[in-house]
Parts: sequence; C-alpha cells; structure tokens
Amino acid sequence: MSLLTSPAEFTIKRPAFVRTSAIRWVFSHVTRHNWIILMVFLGAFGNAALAAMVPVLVGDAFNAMLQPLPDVSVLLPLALLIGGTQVVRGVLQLGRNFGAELLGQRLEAEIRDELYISLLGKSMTFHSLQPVGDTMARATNDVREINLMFNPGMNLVIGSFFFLVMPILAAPRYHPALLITPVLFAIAYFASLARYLQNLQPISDEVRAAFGNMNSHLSESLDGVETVKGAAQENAEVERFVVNAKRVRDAFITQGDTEARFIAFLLYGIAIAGGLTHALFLFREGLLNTGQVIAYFGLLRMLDFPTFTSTWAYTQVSMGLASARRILELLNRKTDLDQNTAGHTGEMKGEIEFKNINFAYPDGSVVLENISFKVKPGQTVAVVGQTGAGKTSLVRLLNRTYDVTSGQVLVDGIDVREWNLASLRSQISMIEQDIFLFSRSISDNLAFGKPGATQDEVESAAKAAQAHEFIETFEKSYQTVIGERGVTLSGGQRQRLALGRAFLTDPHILILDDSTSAIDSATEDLIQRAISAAAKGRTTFIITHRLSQIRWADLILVLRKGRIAAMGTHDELMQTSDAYSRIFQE
Ligand code: DCP
Ligand code: MG
Repeated sequence: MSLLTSPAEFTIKRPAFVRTSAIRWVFSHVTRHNWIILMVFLGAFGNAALAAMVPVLVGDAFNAMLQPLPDVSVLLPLALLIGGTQVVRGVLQLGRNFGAELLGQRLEAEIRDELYISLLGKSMTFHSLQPVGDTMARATNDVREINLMFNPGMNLVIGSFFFLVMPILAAPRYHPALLITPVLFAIAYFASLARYLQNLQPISDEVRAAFGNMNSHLSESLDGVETVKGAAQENAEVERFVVNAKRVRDAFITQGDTEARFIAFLLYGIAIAGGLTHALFLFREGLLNTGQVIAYFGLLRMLDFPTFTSTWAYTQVSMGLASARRILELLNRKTDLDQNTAGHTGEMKGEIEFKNINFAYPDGSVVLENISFKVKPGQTVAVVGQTGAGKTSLVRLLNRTYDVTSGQVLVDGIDVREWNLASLRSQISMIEQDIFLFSRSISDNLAFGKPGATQDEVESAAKAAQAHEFIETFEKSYQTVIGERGVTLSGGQRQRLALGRAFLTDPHILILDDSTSAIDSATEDLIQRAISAAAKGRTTFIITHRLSQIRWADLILVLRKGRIAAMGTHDELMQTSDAYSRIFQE
C-alpha cells in the first residue's frame, strides 16, 4: 500500500515562512518577489520625480516670459518637455500600479495555499474548537484584505511617500530656507500618522473580529437551517444575526470616525498657506523671482497626494495587518497532533490492545475511564452501550482522531503515537456515525481514500457494499454528482457508499460506527451481508444496537458511562451480565 499516493493532510509539505509576527510573516512572503518590489519603487520614484518636473518647468516658462524682452521661442521646447515627461510618467505609474497589483494577487494566492495546507494538517481537537464560519471568514475575506493591503494600500503609501519627498529635494534649488515648510509638514504628517495608526489598530482588529463572528453565526444557521425551520426559530435567528451585523456596522462606523479625525487635511492647508507666505516674504526681500515662487507653490501642491490618500491608504494597510494577525493566529495555533513522520510504518497485522486508558475531550469531563482489552488480528469486536456511553470516543482513539489522556492504545504492540500517522491512518478505515459525502460524483466519493482507483475497482467495491444496484438506478449512475452534504441520498444509501469507500481502501482495521441504525430490515439484510464480507480478514469494530450483528462478534464490549461494564462473547454475556441483557430488552 503506497502512502505517498494519498493526498492526506499529513503528507502535504509545509512551506517555510517566518511566523513570529504578522509584519515579519507578510514580509517573508513579500521578499520572494524582489523584482516586483523594485518595479514598484522605481515606478513610484520616477512618477513623483516627473510630476515635480511640471511646476519646475512652468516656473522656468514664467521667468522666460517675464523678461523685459520675452523670448517666445523657449515656450515650445518647454511645452514639449512637459508633455514628454508626463508620457514617461504615465508609463512609470503603470509599472507601479501593475507591480502592486501583481504582488497583491500573488500574495493572496500564496497565503491562501499556506492557510489551506495548514488547516488540513490540524488535528480534530483544533477543528472541533474552531467555528467553521470564522475559519471561512479568515480564509476568504482576511486573505483578500492582504491583497488590498498591497493594492491600493501599499501602492499609494509608497507612491505618496515620494510625493512628500520631492518638494524637499527640489525646494533648495530656489532657496535653502524654503525647506522649512515641506520638512515641517513631513514631520507633522508622520507624527500624526503614527498616532492615527495606533488608534486605528484596535478598531481594525475589532472590524475583522466582528466580521468573523457574524460569518460563523451565518454559516452555522445555514448549516442547521433544517433545525431552525423545524423549530420555527427563523425570527430568533434573524434577531441574533441582526445583533451581529450591528456589531460589524458599529465597528466600521468607529473606523470612519477615527479616519475623519485624522488631521492631514488641516496640515495640508497650513502648509500651503504658510509656504506661500514664506515664499512671498522671500520674494519681497528679492531672494526669489516670480517664476520661482510659482514653481515652489506648484511643488507644495504635490503634498495633496499624500494628504488625500493618507486616510484610506493607511486604513487599508492597517486592515491588512489586522487580517494578517488573524490568519497568522490560525496558522500558529497548536495542532496538538504529532504527525510523527519518523514513526513506525510497517504493514499492519491488526492486533489491538487498550491498556488502562483514560480519555477526556479537550474542554470536557472524563469520557472514558480505565479501559483495557485485547483484540487478536482478524477478530470482530462489537461495542454496545447507551447513547453517550463513549462508544464513538473509544474508536476515535484508534486512528488518533484524538489522543488518550493517559494509558496506551497499541496496534501490533506499538503505541499508536509511535506510528507514523499517515501509515496508521491509511491502514485504518472508519465509517463515521455521520457519513460525510462531498459534492462530487458518486465515483469520486467512493474512491475518496484511493484517488487512482479504476472504474472496475470502484464498481466491484460498490457491489461488495451492496450499493451497485441503487447507483445504477440513477440516470448518470456512477457520475451522478451528490448534492451539498449528500442530501440527495438516503441514510441507508450513504452508509453503503461509505462501506464501498472502506472496501476500496482495503484497510487492516475497519471501524463501523452505528452503521445500520436507520434502516429497514430488507436493507439491513443487504448491509449485513456487506459487513460480513468487509469484516473478513481484518480486525473490525462494529458499534451498533442490533443483536443480529452483535451476536457473531468475537468480543463484545459493553460500555456504561465511559467504563467497561462487561465483556465477552454473546453467550457468556447473556448469562453473566445484566447490563448486557438489559440492552436487548429496551
Ligand atoms: N463528547 C464531548 N465532545 C465531543 C464528543 C462527545 O464532550 N466532541 C461527550 C458527549 C458524551 C461523551 O463524550 O457525554 C461520549 O460521547 P460519544 O460520542 O463517544 O458517545 P456514543 O458514541 O456512545 O453515543 P451515541 O450512541 O449517541 O453515538
Ligand atoms: Mg456514537
């Protein structure tokens, strides 16, 4: 059995990115695209430099015209120069925008992959504690926010930064004192920006968290829409949703409020007025001429770009970082599962031993207590007990869906934690209590654990599972696509598909959880035959309430409130165990 052919969580390679802080993590993604960054910076710098050419050249033109004998012939070359620089500027601007967009899209795709791989690699402990809707919000919207952080966010931040720098570079050309206004503006701008971003951070975090919360509620009520409708609870659900939606709205309003308080516009007004006054003062002293005053004023007007973009471009960056923190938090959350790639990988014989195990769910009380038993290879074990007794929990310890709290589960004499996880799981097949079918074709669903299976293999597995007949009744037979969550199939049909799945993977240990509870007796007979065939030659666990299936088990475990109340064969137990015989009297 090849382990490498199965695309299971634990065989997927993890990309190595720095995951110590959100900024470093994003940075470690960005630095994989150095040439794009170079393109953005060159484009942004060139764009600003050529934009500064306009007021400078216009000032020159004024001076030429204000001569006692104006020389009109200089106007045409100046006009052509202005035109030419602006064409080149357009190209550079395109480069900057294109680069930023490319970077944003690439990062979005990369981070989405990274997150998906990580999510698949996480343990059930993680998944049972993490709401699906919240994960979905992070995997879609938050990842999207990182894209937007680069374009338009960083694109405009970098672009406007050079617009801030140009007046500082060009002003001394006319008079060194003219540096005062753009330099003071820059200092005030960054100081107020730092405060603004500080205020904004908790608000951005709240916006993203409120959104995730709304999403997880939405996905839950859609998931459970049948229950909601069945209990006529639509109104209550809507009310609950409105509360969540309000929280999102309030968070956005607070954000808008904070944005509105950002004083960049005030600074800009002061800079323009102060700078012009200063220049006119120098003009009166004879230190500047008219053309220079005009050019300087034009340069100061370049500050409007950083002013106008500042509020929302930095908000976008702030939102992007908030999202990055949320994604990173998910990536870094402990998986609680050691995949043990260096562990034991041999072919399984199917001998099982539970040695004094205790088990509790991560946030719950003790579910299984002091359980010990042994199973020889090829034997069939029936697990019986009332609902909530811990039957499902018990078998979940075998394939390490969860790990024991204390004690040991041994397969072939080796602790399951010592096994290579991929090897362990690929040799154990579990048919869950709630059978999950993907919205793919029946054929794909059957071959889920063995993607390369041929049509013949799929069909013979379906036949062995007594599923072939009903599949044939569908118009497209094996190519029928199953509706969302398998709603187009009945309980019994799903169980037989799940059995077919198990046949295909040909496991050494097979676990059937409540596999025939919802079935009429004719179908039960079919399934009974399928299970008998499936159990042949492998160690099998059956969790069921049906006497017909329990009877021929080699070992019967009677669970009661997480403890073994009795164990043995049917005949033994009928004589010795009250707990056992009581189950059949219910
Ligand atoms: N439990 C829990 N967290 C989970 C699953 C179960 O806290 N993720 C609790 C609920 C029960 C106990 O564990 O009190 C045992 O649950 P099982 O699912 O193991 O019970 P059974 O499979 O025996 O019950 P059923 O026959 O209803 O399937
Ligand atoms: Mg159960």
